[in-house]
Amino acid sequence: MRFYGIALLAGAAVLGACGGEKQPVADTTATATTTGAATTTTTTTTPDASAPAAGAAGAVAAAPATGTTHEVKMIGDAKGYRFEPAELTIKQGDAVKFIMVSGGPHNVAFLNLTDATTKAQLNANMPGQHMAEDSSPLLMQPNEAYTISFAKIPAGEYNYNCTPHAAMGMKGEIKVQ
Ligand SMILES: [Cu+2]
Repeated sequence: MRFYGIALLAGAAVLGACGGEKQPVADTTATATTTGAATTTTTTTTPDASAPAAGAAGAVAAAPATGTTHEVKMIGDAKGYRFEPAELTIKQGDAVKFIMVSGGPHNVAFLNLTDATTKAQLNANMPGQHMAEDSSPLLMQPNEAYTISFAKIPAGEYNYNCTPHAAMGMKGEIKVQ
């Protein structure tokens, strides 16, 4: 399982690197709604890992959390791969602390960030070097934690998964009120 996950990640990294080249991306998404499809030009290819996620390219500053910090465990064991709790309701301004418990590496990769402003803010609120756009770094060791602020993130439902274990159903949802 572990090696499978790493192989997947390596693949994702390669894909990401290719996407970073300056070929014009012909967006041929079959969906009829082309609204906002062109707004994904905010490449998160921050080559400098030490740069704070806040602002190199984007001009969007990280918004620190002002409310409660909720905890979500990242687990992979005999019962399967999962986030606990998989569904969480929070308030805008709260933070979610993801804690690596077992079966890593795990990450948090948001799936449905269709609004460009929200996408930019949430990425700014995700510290450290992203392994891909909308994605946290990988957490490898037990008790490693990664906290995401939901300050300035509008109310809504935010679905995410773990990239290495997406195929195993490791996914969750954060509902911001
Ligand atoms: Cu995982």
